[in-house]
Amino acid sequence: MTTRHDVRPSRETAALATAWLLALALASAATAACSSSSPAPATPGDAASETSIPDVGATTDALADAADAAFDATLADAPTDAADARSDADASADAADAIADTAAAPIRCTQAEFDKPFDATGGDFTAYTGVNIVFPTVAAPTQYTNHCAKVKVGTSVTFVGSFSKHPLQPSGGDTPSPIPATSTDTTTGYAGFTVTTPGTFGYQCAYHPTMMFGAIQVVP
Ligand SMILES: [Cu+2]
Repeated sequence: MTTRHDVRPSRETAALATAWLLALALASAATAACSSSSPAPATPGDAASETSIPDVGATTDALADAADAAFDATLADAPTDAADARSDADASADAADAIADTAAAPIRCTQAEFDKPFDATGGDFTAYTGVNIVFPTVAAPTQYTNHCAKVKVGTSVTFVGSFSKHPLQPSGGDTPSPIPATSTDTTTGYAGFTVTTPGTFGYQCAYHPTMMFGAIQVVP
């Protein structure tokens, strides 16, 4: 019994010692683990580099995006914009040219033609309150009748024909022109207006300007 009593404490002691040894072993193992990881600053270093890698990636992405944007702006958009600007400039230039062409277009009637006693080609209509200028209702071009006409202010001038086949447009002379640009046919088939301002106003067919042209000279 005594031995049992003697053994028991010793067994308990041994158990305690074992527990302590285990605890020490665990502690030393933990210390070893800590000391083995601490000399390699890889963990904090890796953590730092891992956080910096996504940053680099993000920076790279941002740079790539910026480069793409720059590429788009420089190589893709810039020529397009330039082309757009050029076409816009062309449009403006065309419009300006058209105006300049209209303004610079010669009046293809001589003063002698305006002054002569009127006939089918025109002449002096100043004794009349109206004059008709007739042109084809078919597609084939023919010169306007009375295409060089001198009239007084207040005279009514009437174009009669197919404006869809022979679009009327002002061409040269003083501005603003009383001659209305007309390219559609009306039920009445004519375009009439009353001249109110002295001047010489040219016109032509937009389709056949070398064959169908004329001018109205308006005198006070
Ligand atoms: Cu015509």
